[in-house]
This record gives sequence, C-alpha cells and structure tokens, in this order.
Amino acid sequence: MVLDNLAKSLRDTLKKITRSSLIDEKLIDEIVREMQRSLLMADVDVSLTLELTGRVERRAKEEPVPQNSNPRNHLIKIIYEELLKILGKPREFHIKPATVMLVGLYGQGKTTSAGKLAKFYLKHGYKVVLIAADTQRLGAYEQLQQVAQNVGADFFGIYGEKSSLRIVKEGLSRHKDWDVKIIDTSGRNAIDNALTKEITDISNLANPEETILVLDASVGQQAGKQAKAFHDAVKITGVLISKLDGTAKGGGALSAVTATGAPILFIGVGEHMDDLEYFNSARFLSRLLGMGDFETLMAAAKEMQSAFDDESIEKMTKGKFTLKEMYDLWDQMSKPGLFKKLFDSLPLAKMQPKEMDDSFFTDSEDKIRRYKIIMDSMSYYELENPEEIKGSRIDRIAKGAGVDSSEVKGLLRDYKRMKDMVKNLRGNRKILSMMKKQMQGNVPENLEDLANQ
Ligand SMILES: Nc1nc2c(ncn2[C@@H]2O[C@H](COP(=O)(O)OP(=O)(O)O)[C@@H](O)[C@H]2O)c(=O)[nH]1
Ligand SMILES: [Mg+2]
Repeated sequence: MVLDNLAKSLRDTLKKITRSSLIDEKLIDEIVREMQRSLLMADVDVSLTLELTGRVERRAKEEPVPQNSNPRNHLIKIIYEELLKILGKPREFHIKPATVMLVGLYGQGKTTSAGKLAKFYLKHGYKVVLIAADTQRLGAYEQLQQVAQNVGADFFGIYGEKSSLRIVKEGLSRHKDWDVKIIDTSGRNAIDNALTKEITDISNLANPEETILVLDASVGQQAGKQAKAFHDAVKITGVLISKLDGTAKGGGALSAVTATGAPILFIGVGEHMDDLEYFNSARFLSRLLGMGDFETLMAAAKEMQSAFDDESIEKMTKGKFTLKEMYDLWDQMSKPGLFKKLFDSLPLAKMQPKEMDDSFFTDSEDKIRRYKIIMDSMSYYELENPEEIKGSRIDRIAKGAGVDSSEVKGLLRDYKRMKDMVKNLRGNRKILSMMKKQMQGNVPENLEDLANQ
C-alpha cells in the first residue's frame, strides 16, 4: 500500500479516538499533535500541516456536536473532511478517443506511464498508438517500442530523427484512424527554454485533449514547484504522480500539487504496466484511513448497540437475573467475533485485564456456544429458577445436551459469577451510564455517511 507509514499513524489516531471514553480538550490536543507528526513525516509542508491541524483543533473544540452524531464520530468526521481538503477535488477523467501528451522532467516516469495509459485505453477497446517524440534521451525510441510491444499498442517513431515536431506531425498524420494517440515527449534536468519551446511547439501542432504532467512522488514538495512551472509553460490538464509506491514523501507530492490547483488524475503505484490507478481523493483517503477496518468497527458498534440497548441493560440490571436473562444476553452476544470487537471498542477496554487476550475471546465464544446447548436442554422452570438445579437434574440436563455433568456445574458456577457481576453493576451507576452513553448516537454505515452526517 502506498504511504504505509502515514496510513498506519493516521489509523492509530482514529483508533485512539474510537477507543476513548471521553473526547475532551486533552484528547483533542493529543490527536492534533499526533496528526502533525504523521503529516510532517509524510513530507507535507509545515504551514499546510499547521493550517490543517489548526482547523481540526478549532472545529473539534468549538463546533457543537450535531444531534444525530456523538463527540467521537464528530471528531473523526472533522479529521476526514480536513484531510480531504489537502487532497483536493478530483477531476473526473473520461476515457474517450483523444490525443494525450505526456510531459515532465527526466526520469519522472513518462515513458512507463505512456505504456500504462495505453493499456488503460486498450482495455476499454480503443485502438492506441504510442508516438516516440523523445529525441533527447539515448534509447528512448527502443524503450517506448518495447513498452508498446508489452501492452499490445501500436508504435510510431523515426529512428535517429532529431526533430520531435517532425515525428509528431508524421505520427499523427499516419494514425488518423487511431482512437488514442499518446505522445511521449523529451524531458530535461530542469525546465529551461529549450524544453518549454519543444513542448509548446508540439502542443500547438497536436492540439492534445489531455496534457498530462508526470511527476515522481519521491521529489516530495518540489512536485508543487514543478507543477506550477509546467503549468505556466504549457497548459496542463492534469497530473500523474508516479512512483507513489515506496516513498514516504508521497504526502508532500500530493498535497503540494493540490495546492497549485492542478488536478491529480492518476497515480503510478509500481513498475508494471498495470500499476496505474485513477486518483479519487475521497476513495484514496478512505483507503488510507482503512475505511474497511472502520466499517467493521462501526458495524460492531451497531451490533453492540442492539445487544446493549436500553431494554437489555434494564433487564440485566433490574429485577431478577436468571439463567433466562443470561441466555438472552448470550444469544445476542454469541455472534462470532462480537465479543472481542465489543471489548476492543468499549471504554471498558481500558479496564480489560491482561489475561483477556485473543484466546480469552475465542474461548468465550466457544464456551457460550456450548453453554447455550446445555441451556437448551433445561426446562423453562429451571431457567427461571437456576438455584433449583441440583443432583439428578444436573445429570438429566447433561445427558440431554450430550455433555459431562461437570460442564453443567461449570455453567452454573459461571452463572453465579455473572449474577454477582450484575449485582455490582447495579450498584455502579457510573459504569452503567458510561455504557449507555457509549451506545447512544447514530452509528454511521461508513466513512462517507459519517462525512455526510
Ligand atoms: N516503482 C515505480 N517505478 C516507476 C513508476 N513509474 C516509473 N517507474 C520507473 O522509473 C524509471 C524512469 O521511468 P521512465 O518512464 O523511463 O521515465 P521518463 O524519463 O520520464 O520517461 C523507470 O525505471 C521506471 O520503471 C512507478 O509508478 N513506480
Ligand atoms: Mg522517457
């Protein structure tokens, strides 16, 4: 995954939020500091970072939490929205017949990207020709020819020809019937007059629908300066950020380009011809933040909400707590994994003793399943009056459930323990109100819903 470190640290920050029992100023300050660290490490410009986190802090502290949300979700929503701002609004790229010109400095990934784009168009059933207009670099002709062969596109070049303009003129006139013509142009070490003149001349001649600037993500914030300079020289319609795989500086490149107002159209995420992706800022951010994980968490919260709705809590804490109540509670909680998810995301997690590791939860789930089988062979009277279950009743139940009587005894022991716990809970209104608070507020289906709340 691209921007691994940034992704990990932002996810940790979100996790911290979802696991906090209280969203207070102290937590917000902590979150803001964490975000600053993560963004700076990903090479995002200092003032951009401070602006962003300043907005997060202000909004988190000042904005009232909407009725249909809760402080936790509201904070996550603010973070999501502010991060999205620095990734910019995507420009939708339409796949249709076009002349596409690629520009950029040496080694940025123009030729490779030309092949990737060709493959993109080919997949849509278009007839594609790659035109080799790089007359500067040694071996540029062969490289593009090779790339074209790789992806199955047609190739045009004039070996040894020094005038890129002549190549383009010839190439376009010979391929009038091709849907897509992709022009791979020369780079330079820096934007100079020669490069500016060369690409302006080609642009005037070819009149391309798309002029795409290819920028290597590893140049980081410098990408912004390059984007601006190229835009001044020849009107670019969008940017392709290459090599976003394996560079920690990607955050700098993405945010700096966005800051210039140039839309990012594609990202290159590897050396292979398939390693090209449309850039959609919302989708990119969701993936970065682990929207999948987030959805899981939200789904778990929803399930918890029903397992711990007011009625269940009332039932649990008021009146008699019999085996029947325990059965109902376990019935709701016996969905696979729910136990663990529940403990992970509840504020109670902080009180979670060390021995409650993963095996505790899987063991618990397994145990609940077995206990439910045992309870299924109890009579209604026994479920309501567990203290009456003794002697021959135990043997009868064990036989009915196909278990050893020691397991029935174990169940009764656990029931007594749980009953005591519930008794304690009754006396501890603080935990109870914390649990209730935790369960209140709408749980959104996913991040986008959350953002729309
Ligand atoms: N890892 C990775 N390497 C890339 C990507 N795009 C291009 N490259 C590599 O970058 C180097 C320069 O690419 P090239 O297309 O020749 O750059 P050009 O001089 O702008 O035409 C080559 O070794 C490519 O394989 C990418 O998205 N990811
Ligand atoms: Mg090249």
